[in-house]
Amino acid sequence: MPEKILDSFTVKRLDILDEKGNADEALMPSISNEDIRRFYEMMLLARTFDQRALNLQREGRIGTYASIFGQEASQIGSALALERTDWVFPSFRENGVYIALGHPPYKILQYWGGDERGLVTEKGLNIFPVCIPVATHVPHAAGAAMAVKYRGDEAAVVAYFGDGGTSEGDFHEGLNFAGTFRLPAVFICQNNQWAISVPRERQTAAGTIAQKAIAYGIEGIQVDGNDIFAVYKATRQALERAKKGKGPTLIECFTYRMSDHTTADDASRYRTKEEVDLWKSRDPLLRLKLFMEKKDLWTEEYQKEAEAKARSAVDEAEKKAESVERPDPRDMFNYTYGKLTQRQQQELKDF
Ligand SMILES: Cc1ncc(C[n+]2csc(CCOP(=O)(O)OP(=O)(O)O)c2C)c(N)n1
Ligand SMILES: [Mg+2]
Repeated sequence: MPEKILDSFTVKRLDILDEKGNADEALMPSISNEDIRRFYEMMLLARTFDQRALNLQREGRIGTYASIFGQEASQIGSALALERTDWVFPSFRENGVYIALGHPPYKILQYWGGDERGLVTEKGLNIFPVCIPVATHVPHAAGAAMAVKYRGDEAAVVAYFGDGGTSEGDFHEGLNFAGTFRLPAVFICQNNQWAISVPRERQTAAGTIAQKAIAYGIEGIQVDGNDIFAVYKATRQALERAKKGKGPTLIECFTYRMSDHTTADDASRYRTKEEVDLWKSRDPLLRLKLFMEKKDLWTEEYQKEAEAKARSAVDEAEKKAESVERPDPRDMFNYTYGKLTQRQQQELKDF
């Protein structure tokens, strides 16, 4: 039998917008100035929302919350590349994805305030519920992609997860299945360098997460996750490939979690201030602002207006979230047992 010769491979990487706001014009995706402002305003809205959610948690007005600070370009850039017909499987840190896809921000606060109804999307917006168990939604996404292919729908399925998620068996099963059946799936890994207190180096011996795609026979690319143009372009290309029947893509967004893991964490116990400071200069909003300034798309006045718009949207979301009628406490048990147990009846008698 002839010896099988292994293919040599390289890991693709895409960078368009650098930290100083200079873009590689040859690589720029085709977007209008209006789109660029929309990208910026959406990232600003997501950041404003995030900051408010953290404050609301500190005031005891919502429960545990996972911040997206630093990951806005990865989330907004990828979500704005999607069509409304696509299917989205988020993890627990995709608040920016929800906002960019048009899910009302008040509902996101409602959910993190403990009311599951906040995840009910309007008809035609296909976002599956938040997945708290790490990576268990990856095989679900592959299954949904199988359904899309079987039905011949003009759609793709996108799953979001973190660097930590790639250590789970579910990640392997989902990508292997999607690769084997050439499913219309896009797997977006936000490598934010940490899985709670576990650094990326302890997650895998591989140099990149993108290269894992090679083993599944699928397309893989690492992008600068703080560069919204690169994230947008890579996601567009992956969706196009998926819809043309060319199979799945794994996109590694190389980014950083600027905040604690969640409000239940204190990251200063396991990482240095120097490391966090280094990433401050790579801020995704700052570099887009610098780019826009060079293109005469940004002025102080524009910034003030955009901030005011974001603030008022978040004010409204906060008010609305707190005025929603409380869910029935019985709902906690209604879908668990056919009949309330005696203890549950006892505990619920004062409601
Ligand atoms: C199956 C499972 N194991 C452990 C946990 C606890 N847990 C929650 S988030 C997390 C780390 C996830 O890290 P990563 O996948 O990198 O996502 P990130 O939080 O950085 O966005 C862990 C271990 C969980 N939710 N589910
Ligand atoms: Mg992580």
